[in-house]
Amino acid sequence: MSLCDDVRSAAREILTHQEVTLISHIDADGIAGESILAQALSRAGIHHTSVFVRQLEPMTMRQVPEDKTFKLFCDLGAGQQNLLAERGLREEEVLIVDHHVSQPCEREYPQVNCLPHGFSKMSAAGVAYLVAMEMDPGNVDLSRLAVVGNVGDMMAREDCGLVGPAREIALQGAGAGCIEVISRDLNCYGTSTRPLHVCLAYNDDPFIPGITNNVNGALRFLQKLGIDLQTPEKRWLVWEEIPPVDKRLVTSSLVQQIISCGERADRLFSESYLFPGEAARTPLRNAQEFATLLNACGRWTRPRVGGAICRGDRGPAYREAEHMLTNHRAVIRDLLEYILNTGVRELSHIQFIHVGSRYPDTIVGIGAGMALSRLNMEKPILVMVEQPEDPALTKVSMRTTERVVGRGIDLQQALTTASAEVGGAGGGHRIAAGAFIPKESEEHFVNRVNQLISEQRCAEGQGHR
Ligand SMILES: [Mn+2]
Repeated sequence: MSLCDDVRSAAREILTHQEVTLISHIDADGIAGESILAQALSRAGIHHTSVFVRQLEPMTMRQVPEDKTFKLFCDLGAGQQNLLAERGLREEEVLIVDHHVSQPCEREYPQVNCLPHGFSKMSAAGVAYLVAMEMDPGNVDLSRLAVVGNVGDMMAREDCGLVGPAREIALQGAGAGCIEVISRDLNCYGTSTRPLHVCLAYNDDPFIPGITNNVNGALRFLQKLGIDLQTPEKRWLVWEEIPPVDKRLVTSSLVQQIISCGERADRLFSESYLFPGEAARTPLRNAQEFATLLNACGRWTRPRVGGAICRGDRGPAYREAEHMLTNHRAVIRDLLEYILNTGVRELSHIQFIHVGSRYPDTIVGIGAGMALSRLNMEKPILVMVEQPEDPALTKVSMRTTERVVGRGIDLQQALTTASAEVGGAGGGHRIAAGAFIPKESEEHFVNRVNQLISEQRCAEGQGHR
């Protein structure tokens, strides 16, 4: 059975039900995926309600109603099929729309999952979109949300753009006029909302000496090019507003700056995904910033606000999300300062810090990533935080750079191995990973991760000999 076959039978199955409960994850991908499926259901005249969970575990399973409704899991479920079996759910009342690794289970729940078909760079929102399109080709407008989910789950990060079926979705949206796909755009976050010099200074992939983490340096660099950086009313221009000829001047000068520092300039460019129907200079204009807005809603446990925005609310829900985004950024900035002021402890191959219970565990990964570009970027950073619901558990977030990943470092492998050894669990990507571990094993764990990273470095060194 191909992914197409699975998508077809999933759509057929969904359309036979009158009452559906959607269970989804509270991150950008989960919120986007839920909105895709919910809108496809509404348009098909199928009644539905939604439940959002941070993760599917015995405690949150209680939020899944024990009733006759068909249970549609999105962005979760594949790895927690035992929980569904424990609940006594039958195969015929469940469908899993996911992109995570499946867990073996005595019951085989029907699922549509891109991962076993070899598509590792597509998220749950992408899969949800394929199902929605199979239900009704009129759902092509939902391609925007699929792209937001994919980008939110960092599917475009490694290759500087989406690939495979996730990219097909973006192109399909472009064909329908709801997405603008820009190849070789500036690989920078905030191209729709941040003044260009701020946008450049906040970017650390690639790291540009004199510009990264240096707002004044970035401004001087741009001023020397002699292009207009402000409107006649003295409002700073964002990248999206810069005329093409000036854009080319900026990128070619950045390439020179990077090359003159002996670095490679290939990561300066990436494909970007814009939504021309949205208001200018808002985070709704591009997939990356839209995803951050949804993540902010999820991280402050208001996923439904994000869901309302995905369904088109540009009034109260959008204003509430903007507040959350502002708050989200303020707390992340505070965390960044805390890490830098407190200082990290360095081991031979990693650096780490414990932030106690000062910050919500949902943002420490982002803070870690931002702190890294101001620290020794050669050593992956590991941040530990207390779990509010369970003080016996510590949440671990780890981040590194594309450069270090290119040398064979795999944070997911290190955290998965080390956490399993102490009875915890981990997962993620090579560049960014997380884990839960028992509090009492923190010290041992950190040393073990250091050792695993050092082994990865050695293995890679041998590979080059
Ligand atoms: Mn996901």
